[in-house]
Amino acid sequence: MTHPFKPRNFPELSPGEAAAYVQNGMTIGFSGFTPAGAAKAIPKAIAARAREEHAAGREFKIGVVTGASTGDSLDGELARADAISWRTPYQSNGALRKSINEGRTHFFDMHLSVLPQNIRYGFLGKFHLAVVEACDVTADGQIVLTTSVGAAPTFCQEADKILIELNEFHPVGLRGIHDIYEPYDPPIRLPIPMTTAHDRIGSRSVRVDPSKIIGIVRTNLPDEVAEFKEPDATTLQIGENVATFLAAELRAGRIPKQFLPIQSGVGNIANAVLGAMGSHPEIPPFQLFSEVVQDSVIGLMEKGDITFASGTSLTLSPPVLSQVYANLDYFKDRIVLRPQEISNNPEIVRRLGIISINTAIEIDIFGNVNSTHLMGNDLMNGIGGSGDFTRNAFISIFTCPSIAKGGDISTIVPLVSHMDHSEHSVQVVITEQGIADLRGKDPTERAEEIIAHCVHPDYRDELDAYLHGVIAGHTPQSLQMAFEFHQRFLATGTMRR
Ligand code: 0RQ
Repeated sequence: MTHPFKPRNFPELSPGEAAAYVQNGMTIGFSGFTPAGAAKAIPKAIAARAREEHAAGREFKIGVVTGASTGDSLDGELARADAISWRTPYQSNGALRKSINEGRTHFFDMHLSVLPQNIRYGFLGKFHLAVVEACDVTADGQIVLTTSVGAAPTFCQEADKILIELNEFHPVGLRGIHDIYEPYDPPIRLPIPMTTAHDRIGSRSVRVDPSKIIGIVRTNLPDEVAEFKEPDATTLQIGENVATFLAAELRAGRIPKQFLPIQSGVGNIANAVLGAMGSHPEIPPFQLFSEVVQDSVIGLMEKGDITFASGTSLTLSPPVLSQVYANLDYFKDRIVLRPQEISNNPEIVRRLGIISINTAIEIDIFGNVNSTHLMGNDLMNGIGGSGDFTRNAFISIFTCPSIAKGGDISTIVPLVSHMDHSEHSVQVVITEQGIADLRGKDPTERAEEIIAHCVHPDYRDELDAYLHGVIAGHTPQSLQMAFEFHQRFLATGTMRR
């Protein structure tokens, strides 16, 4: 598609010229939620600048804030250049993860829905610059974003200055897929005027004072989204178990006949879950109200299994994105991209009755969930939107394979080594072994349910012995033995006895 944009009254800059505006110690809000819509050329040039400054013996590090994870040109390049002093709210990049776990980058984990308001409230200090990818920008300051919204509108409002990557890879026809709305702030916070997943409540572009726009860097770069692995037998079985559980809830009349909107995490399990729901004979066509619209959603939409998708990013592999761009008007009627403050908003999640489905790293026998840390110490990715949805869901579900690392790890443990979601928020646990329905159960009953239905047979007897060997108070837990599984793994490389 040809790109009609003329630079009008904004200077055109090279990535290097844009990066020259960045000073050591600045805080920058970059567009991007997953690699979708992430700034690409300017962060790379900032990384090059950091290397030059470091070679000249000068300090050069910046605070990096984004919607969520990004692509390698942003987090990877900047981390490898040792250019990130602090980072929030989420990441999933190997080089950055290493920098965080080695203490070279300060990272604090946040619920994604609160990031924009925390910036407006001043909790994260001054934002010097916003760097956002756009497919169009008008002389009066209307910025049309690309494949994600994330926190870009807030970065643009709150930062002193704005640099735009005008990415000609994306058609200007994307205008209309976004719904940009910022809530009122306390003390007078009005209700967000949404009552269905498909309501549109805002504008189609981000409106800024054009004098804040320093200039434009023209690019033509695809999003750095990886293709999905084919699901294996375990993820397919987890998907089947989720669909079986939801169909039974529907049959029991606990989920309304017309069904409820689904929030589903990212990755292979989420793909398998959506696929299984789509092909289950009892589950009617449904809506998605989630963060990320990923590949599987597009196929299910074309088949009519998903009727509408509300998210904050269109995280599609290159072939699937081309499929969407070839039929953009069809998909613009069925997909809306909102700021993460709205896509993940607790008020809306509770109002719409979202069914949340997220993946855990480990779960304890009482239903506390660790989504973020390995063996209590090292950060994996971050809590992302899982807390926004779980705590406020109509039904909250956590999935994971019952074992990891070829069986050396039981993902069900006596006590989680880090806690992101407490027992109060976690209603259903599903592994490939089966379904544990924790609703209305006390801690011992929850533990019995999880051990009977979700634990891998290799670890079932030991967990059962643990539960029944403890002199119980309300929660049967042994402070001496609660981390025996973890300690054994760290000492011997396996949790097996
Ligand atoms: O490591 O690749 O080295 O083998 O941890 O596991 O299988 O790649 O899992 O991609 O589904 O990610 C929770 C991280 C799962 C993700 C998490 C090892 C395992 C592997 C990762 P290897 P997989 P997934 C928002 C949704 C938080 C944010 C969120 C996540 C690696 O889902 O980041 O929910 N969630 N966002 O071998 C030690 C254990 C382990 C373990 C697995 N118990 N101990 N290592 N691993 N279990 C909502 C949206 O709407 C998007």
